[in-house]
Amino acid sequence: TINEATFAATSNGENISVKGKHRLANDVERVVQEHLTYVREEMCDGWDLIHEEGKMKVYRREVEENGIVVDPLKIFHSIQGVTGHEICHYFWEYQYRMEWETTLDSTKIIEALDQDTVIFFQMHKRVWPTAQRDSCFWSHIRCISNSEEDQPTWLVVNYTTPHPLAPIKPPQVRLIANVAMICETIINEPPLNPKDIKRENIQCKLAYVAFVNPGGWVPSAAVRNVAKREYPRFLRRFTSYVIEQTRDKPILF
Ligand code: H15
Repeated sequence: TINEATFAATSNGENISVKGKHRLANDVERVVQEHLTYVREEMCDGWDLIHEEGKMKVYRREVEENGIVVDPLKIFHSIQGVTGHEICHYFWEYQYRMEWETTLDSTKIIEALDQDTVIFFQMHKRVWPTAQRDSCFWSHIRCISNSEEDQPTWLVVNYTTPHPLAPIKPPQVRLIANVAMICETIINEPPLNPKDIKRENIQCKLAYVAFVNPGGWVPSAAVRNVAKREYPRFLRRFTSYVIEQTRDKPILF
C-alpha cells in the first residue's frame, strides 16, 4: 500500500533507500512542508524590519542559542519581468552559482540524490578574524501546483547534512543552515492568449527564509552587522543577475 514504509531504518537510525527513493527523501519532504507552512505565518511579535529597499523588505528576529546568534531572517521581494521558476532555476543550478555568489571561495556537488536534489560542499569566504566556515547541504528544487488557474509555486531548500565525502576538518567550522527560496509568479493584465504574455506582464513574488547557525561562537554584534549588510547585497545582486540572464530569453513558466 501507499502507506507502507518507503524507508528502512538501520539500527543506528540512518535511513537507507528502498523502492527507488533516495535516503534523504523523508527529510526533504518534512523540511519542504515546514517551509511552506512557515512562510505563510504572519510577521508579528519579535520581527524587526531591519532593511527596506524598493520592494525588498528584510526582517529579522533576534535569537541566541548558548550565546551564539542564530537570528531567523525573512526577506520579501517582488521582481519585475521574471518568473518564480526562473528565480529558482538560477538559485539552484550549480553552473551559475559563482557568477552571483560573492560570499564563497568554492562550491561543488558531491552527490546527486535524484534529478531535483543534490548535495553541495561549499567553502565560504572568511569574513572576520575567526575560523573559516564550510557547509555541506542537500539542495532541492520543487514545483508545486496550487490550482489549474494559478501559476505554480517554485521553491528551493538548502539544508545542512553530514556526508562521508565532507568530513569536518578543524580548525574549519561548519555552518548549519536551513534556507528556503519560495516564489510565486503573478501575471498582470493577462492577455487572452497565454502565448502573448510578455516579460512586462510578469512579476515574481519572492520570500527568502534563512536559519543559519555560525557553528561556533562569533561576537554577536559582528554577525548581526554582517548579516544586515550581506543578505540585502546578496538578493540585490542575485535578482539583477537573473533579470540580466533572462532578458532576451523566452519566458520559463
Ligand atoms: O543562500 C545563499 N546562498 C546559497 C548558495 O550558495 C547557500 C546558502 C547556505 C549558506 C550557509 C550554509 C548552507 C547554505 O543557502 C545566499 C547566502 C547569502 C549569505 C549572506 C551572508 C550572511 C552572513 C550571516 C552570518 C552567518 C555566520 C557566519 C559565520
